Amino acid sequence: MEICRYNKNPILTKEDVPFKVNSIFNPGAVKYDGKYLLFCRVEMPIGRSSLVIAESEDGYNFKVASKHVLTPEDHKDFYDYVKWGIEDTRITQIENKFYLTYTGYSKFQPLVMLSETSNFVDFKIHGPISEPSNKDCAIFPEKINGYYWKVDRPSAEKRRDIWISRSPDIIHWGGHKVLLEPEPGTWETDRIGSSSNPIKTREGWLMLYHGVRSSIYKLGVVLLDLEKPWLVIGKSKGPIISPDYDYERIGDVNNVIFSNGWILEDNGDVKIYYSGADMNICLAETNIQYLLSLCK
Ligand code: BMA
Repeated sequence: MEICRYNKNPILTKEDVPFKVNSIFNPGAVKYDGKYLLFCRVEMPIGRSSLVIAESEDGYNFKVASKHVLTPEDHKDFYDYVKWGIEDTRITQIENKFYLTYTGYSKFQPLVMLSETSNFVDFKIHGPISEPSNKDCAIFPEKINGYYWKVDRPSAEKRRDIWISRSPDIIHWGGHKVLLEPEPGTWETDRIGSSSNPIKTREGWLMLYHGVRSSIYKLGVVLLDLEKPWLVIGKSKGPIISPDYDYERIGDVNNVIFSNGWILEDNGDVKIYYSGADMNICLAETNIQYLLSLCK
């Protein structure tokens, strides 16, 4: 198996949303209670984003809820930091809790927000876990060496690399280190950012990331050491998916493949949910073995 796009892509477009939106895209993904949940970003006609859940029994056919699950207005104590929108959720399960990291956007520029839930109905909003500018944050699904770990992408002063940090309680973070820098002169030369929460494999932590050159977004994959997650032990030689089809090439932002959610099935298959041209939601399928082989 290589990486196969689902033949009915895109699986969701704005026509599938029961209320008026400009676009639906960049979903976090999780399996909960036997169902597939996508935490989708919907850009409202005014140009600010909120989050809505799409639910599926099979991972292919999704139904979008009739109202938002989280909006900027729900963030009462933190509204100043999310006034212009909440975007691009990554979802990590640690024991029986789900942690959501997403971008809060405001006049202060993007920063990383953290919320938690155990039922996808009630949310405890912890607030910012970074200063601006920072985005693309994903939390590892278990403690390593007694700490929680996250990756993110600071972008102040035109920073363009992925960083890793650790926390004793998932709220307070320190020990920041550079994890990965863009390879100069290649498809990712302008900027990289984490695309998914890392998945544990016997060979290391596997993580999708996006790379950008000339505003063209593509995905790559990277392998991190299990015990020392700040060490990169493997990386794909080039992009693993690039914008090739019209639904990835033409949209609000042309030539974008962006992902912030994937699901590992019990048999090792992986469903990568991604968006084309900041407009829709698509699916590509692969498996862990193939992704690991790309990192060797
Ligand atoms: C990134 C984020 C994503 C978006 C991508 C491509 O910086 O803002 O939300 O999908 O750019 O436009």
